[in-house]
Amino acid sequence: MTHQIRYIMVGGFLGAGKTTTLARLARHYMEQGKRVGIVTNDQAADLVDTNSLRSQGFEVGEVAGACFCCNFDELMSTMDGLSEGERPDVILAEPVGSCTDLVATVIQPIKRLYNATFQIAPYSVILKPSHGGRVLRNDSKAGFSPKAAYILKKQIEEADAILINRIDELSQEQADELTSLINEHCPGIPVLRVSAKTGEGYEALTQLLDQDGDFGRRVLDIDYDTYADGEAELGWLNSSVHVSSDQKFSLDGLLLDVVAKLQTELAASGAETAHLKTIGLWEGFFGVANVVSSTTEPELSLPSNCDVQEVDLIVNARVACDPEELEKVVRSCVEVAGQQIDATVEFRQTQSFRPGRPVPTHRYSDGE
Ligand SMILES: Nc1nc2c(ncn2[C@@H]2O[C@H](COP(=O)(O)OP(=O)(O)OP(=O)(O)O)[C@@H](O)[C@H]2O)c(=O)[nH]1
Ligand SMILES: [Mg+2]
Repeated sequence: MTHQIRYIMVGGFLGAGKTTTLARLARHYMEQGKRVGIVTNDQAADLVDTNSLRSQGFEVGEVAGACFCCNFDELMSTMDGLSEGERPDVILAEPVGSCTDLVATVIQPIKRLYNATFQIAPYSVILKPSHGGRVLRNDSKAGFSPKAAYILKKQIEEADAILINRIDELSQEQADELTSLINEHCPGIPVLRVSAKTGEGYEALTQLLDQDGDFGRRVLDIDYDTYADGEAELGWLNSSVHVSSDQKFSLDGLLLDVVAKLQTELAASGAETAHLKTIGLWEGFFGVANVVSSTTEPELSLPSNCDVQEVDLIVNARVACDPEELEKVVRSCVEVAGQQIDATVEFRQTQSFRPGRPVPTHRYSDGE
């Protein structure tokens, strides 16, 4: 029998740190001499995450157009495509950050229908300290409605392990408080403290992920009406934009300026940001900037350190607002950022919408 592929899925809310985590895990397994494939997922094609991970040198397949659960067959064929050369030893999968019920709709179907091919690693879900803390405290100023907050809660309830990410930024007291909020909400689920940025806590995380056992068994009791309404509240936008100028400009400066302007404009209109990200790509150079809440500092997560005269930008936004409004704000912020560096801004493609109701291909409600 050919060897089984280890399927490692890392879930968590929008902007929690899934892509950063998967890149770090991919490097870890590659250093061990393993072949690694990554699968990204979102509601439309040409994703920031796919481009970012490919630019970092990883082998990436993209499931676009619907989430893993609603597009299960494409998840399987994308994983098969990754196996075309030599079969990967490990597949790292990143589901959409506004998705939940992944145990019943993704892990259980893989276990039941593709048992010979895949071995399921513990399903870990990242808690995003900013929104996660506010939601678990039932803070009335959580930034999202109770229905969107419901998704975040359900995500951690189905985990085999919960990862408190960004501990590089948290005090001991803050991390302790998050741990007790998680313990109260999901008693019995192991909690790890990690930083995808610095690698702190990764020895424990990789030990956990390497465990053998029957994982992905916490099938949720979930109300799909609430889930669908919550997901639809989080407007979705993806724009491809070409920026060109007669003079060189700092690519990193532009990327940061775009997300900072968006954050300010959206916060002024009372729309909570779940994640704003932009990647700039030009002649093999790339840089990524992000903002993960209305009050978090804009960050250059992957600097390009280069000056360019032209760049292809992809701007992706998940914000609790009307997608048409979101599109107006994105257009005006990118245009103003372009004007400030005397550049011409050409919007090539924009998609913005409210995600539709999730209709999973399979759903096994009874665990095993
Ligand atoms: N300080 C700090 N920042 C982090 C850490 N992990 C991720 N980030 C930052 O958080 C932002 C979002 O990270 P991503 O990995 O893109 O998050 P994601 O969960 O994949 O986001 P979506 O795919 O949009 O849902 C980026 O700016 C990262 O650099 C961490 O451990 N510490
Ligand atoms: Mg991501």
